[in-house]
Amino acid sequence: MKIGVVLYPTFGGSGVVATELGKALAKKGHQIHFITYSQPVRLGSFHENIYYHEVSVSNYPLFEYQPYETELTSKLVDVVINEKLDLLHVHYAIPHASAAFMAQQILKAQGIRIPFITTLHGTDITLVGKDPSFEPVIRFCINASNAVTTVSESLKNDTIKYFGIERDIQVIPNFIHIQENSSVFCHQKLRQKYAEKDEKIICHISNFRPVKRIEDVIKIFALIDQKIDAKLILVGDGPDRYMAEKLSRELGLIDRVIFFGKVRDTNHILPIADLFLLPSETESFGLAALEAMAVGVPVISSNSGGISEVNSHNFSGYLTEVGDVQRMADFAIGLLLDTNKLSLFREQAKRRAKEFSLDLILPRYEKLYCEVLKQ
Ligand code: GMT
Repeated sequence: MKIGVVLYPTFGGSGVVATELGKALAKKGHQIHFITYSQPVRLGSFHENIYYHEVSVSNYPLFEYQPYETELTSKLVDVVINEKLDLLHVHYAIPHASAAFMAQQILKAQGIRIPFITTLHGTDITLVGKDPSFEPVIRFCINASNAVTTVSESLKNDTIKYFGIERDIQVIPNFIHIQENSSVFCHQKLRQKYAEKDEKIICHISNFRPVKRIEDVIKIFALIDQKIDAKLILVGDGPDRYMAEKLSRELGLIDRVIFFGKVRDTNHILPIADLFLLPSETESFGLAALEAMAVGVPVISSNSGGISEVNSHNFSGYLTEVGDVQRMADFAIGLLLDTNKLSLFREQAKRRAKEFSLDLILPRYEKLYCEVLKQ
């Protein structure tokens, strides 16, 4: 199949999922055309069967706000015609689904059929989508898509609840490419660089937006730090980074908190951690938690949104109410102090992650593509 993939090229989970899905489909022989405004961060080096089409955003002085949606639509029309695409798969509703719909209509007028699938990822529904000014467009595009998927049951329920959607929505969870061959030796060497032998490493990865509750991450670590020698590794960047640095200084933790900033491939860092924190206000899935679990790092998380569909309480980690910093810290301390339990949870986290293995999820997307093409 020739598939156009529309995505955000940044560090956000939707872009990561879209890129990894495209790469996996390309490996299976499909021709993948990524369409977005800059090279997707997870795309990496050259891949056979992968093409990248950059949407150039003009800066005509008349426009105070650049018409990205229009530029994207034009690019979609162009790529569908010239690359003879079979279908479009758009990740994140805003503005990708509406651009795909517009392209579909333009192409229809030229006698070309191009179905599009919309995958909803989370904040397009739960945060941005709930802003009433977006509601008419999002609702329309969800209904107009040839197929709609969500990354969790929780997000499907939110979509139905917030937008009154009655059409069929398929849940296809996010996935992980399990790599068994990572070198324990390399991880040990890296670990020694950031922590003493008897120190534990706690990790958090996000885009540092308020929804991630970075303040809770720091406060949980402060409580852990009172009982256990530990370091906190923070990966990512965003609006709350300054606040996180300030709070770490105020709490006298700054020499134990390491800010890595944005990292393209977190696979190198995650395996050196003992525990992963994800205390988000809401999370449709929690891909970062799954990535941690896949390399044997148990997760302490909130129980909001779809996280409980990924992190299994008292198995791959623990879940608590949003904002219950003390309970999250108690669970963390209990686990870190009990070596046998920590080893058990490490294994269980890996086992749980395997349920989201790429091999299991990929055929579900391929089946959906075939169904849409037959419509
Ligand atoms: O977490 C973010 O703010 C980024 C956002 C995105 O769309 O890139 O992530 C959402 O999609 C991810 C991939 O499906 C999910 O794993 C995240 O849980 C979801 N984020 C939220 O719901 C807050």
